[in-house]
Amino acid sequence: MLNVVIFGPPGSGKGTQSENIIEKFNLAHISTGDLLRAEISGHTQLGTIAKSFIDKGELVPDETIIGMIDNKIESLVGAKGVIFDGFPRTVAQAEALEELLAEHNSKVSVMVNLEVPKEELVERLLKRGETSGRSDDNLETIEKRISVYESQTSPVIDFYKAKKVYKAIQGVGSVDGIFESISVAIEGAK
Ligand code: B4P
Repeated sequence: MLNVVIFGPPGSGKGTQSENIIEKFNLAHISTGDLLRAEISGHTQLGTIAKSFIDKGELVPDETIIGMIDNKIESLVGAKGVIFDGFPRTVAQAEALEELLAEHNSKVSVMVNLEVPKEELVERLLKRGETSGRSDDNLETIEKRISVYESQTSPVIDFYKAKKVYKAIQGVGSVDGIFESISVAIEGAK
């Protein structure tokens, strides 16, 4: 399986680039942000828990996320590969993903890190907030999400560097130009 982790701070373009990657490489898509938002709009118990964290700009607890991913991976057995979008966001989640994939004799093929400066992230997310209707796209929550990224999520970079599957990509510029760099990184992992 070709398993791609698309990684980066909030607003770095993970969701945007995932759409292109899925189309070109014919991969299944797991976006924890999308899964959580679906739970919220379905008013499920998981959604109620998730909303309380997302609205504050905090990460949803690892056990909730890992359980959700476990169910989803089971449903994708037989896929050509998977793009993991917005997951893992902690080292504990990265370790859990290794174990879940190992159960299917598989592993992460490449981790693509979209590097974008903080000022650009804030600008993009404020702009998205004008139309997204997302409760977490406001200045206070955006600042909190970026600081949570720096303290809890960025250590995941070293985890994948140690596994020798890490690729840094400049995430500023045209969506198409960034996608070309990502494609080269994914081709190299095939
Ligand atoms: P996510 O839904 O994963 O979203 P994100 O980090 O906000 O955005 P992304 O990087 O996908 O940006 P996008 O392409 O949309 O997470 C939301 C929340 O859910 C988290 O804060 C957390 O609370 C929770 N959560 C999710 N996963 C979790 C996990 N594993 N563990 C715990 N909690 C979890 O791009 C942003 C904007 O930039 C868009 O408007 C886009 O059009 C624009 N853009 C993209 N590329 C651009 C470019 N090259 N130039 C200019 N603008 C660009």
